[in-house]
Amino acid sequence: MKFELMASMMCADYGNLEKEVENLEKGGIDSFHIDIMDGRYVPNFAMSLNDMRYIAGASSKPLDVHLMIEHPNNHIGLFLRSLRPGDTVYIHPEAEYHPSTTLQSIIDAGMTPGIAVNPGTSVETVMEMLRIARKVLVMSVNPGNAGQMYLPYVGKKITKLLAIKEDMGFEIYWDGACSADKILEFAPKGVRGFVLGTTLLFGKSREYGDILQDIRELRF
Ligand code: S6P
Ligand code: MG
Repeated sequence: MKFELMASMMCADYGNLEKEVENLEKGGIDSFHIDIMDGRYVPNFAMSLNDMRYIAGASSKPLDVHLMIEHPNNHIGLFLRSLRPGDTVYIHPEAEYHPSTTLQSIIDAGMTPGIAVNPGTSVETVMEMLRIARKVLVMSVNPGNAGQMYLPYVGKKITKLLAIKEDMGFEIYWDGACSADKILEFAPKGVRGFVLGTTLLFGKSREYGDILQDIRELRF
């Protein structure tokens, strides 16, 4: 079964970032998930523009940039200029006055447009943007921190999105507290990719390659 695995780089060891990127890449990660925060839209800072640029330069894998910032359109050029065609940029629609304008800027720059949907945001609220975004990042924890508990009510929203994804032309990605049982349950239903953080990938005193191989060999 084909699904993508992304490494949540806010969970990486920053004392060894070069090695972390190298080991994840060698271990077979599909892309690097970059959590950019501004301390306003979410109560944390996590990664920033320079971290993203460093990883973009250190790796040949695609980047998956998750902007948790207010009014991303004010600064979108800074991010887009440092990315490569085919990288993905997610915005949170409720952080923007005109999210469709911001998504259009992402498309015009050659990147893949995505929206991130918070646990408390309904599918109906973002329905029109599902026609523009090619990827939908479903947050299964509230945005801002790694290491949180899965919020079970999010499962119903994924079911709704799965039912309309083909007609509307988007893929679904999972972000937050991703465990093997969630991949086992949701990959066969059609969730295309999973962001791996402290729950499954980081801080485990095992090689990334071994962990990623175990995930790829899960029996469905
Ligand atoms: C949360 C962020 C996520 C986390 C990821 C960490 O604001 O968008 O990408 O970094 O959820 O994974 P875990 O397994 O520690 O929850
Ligand atoms: Mg994220």
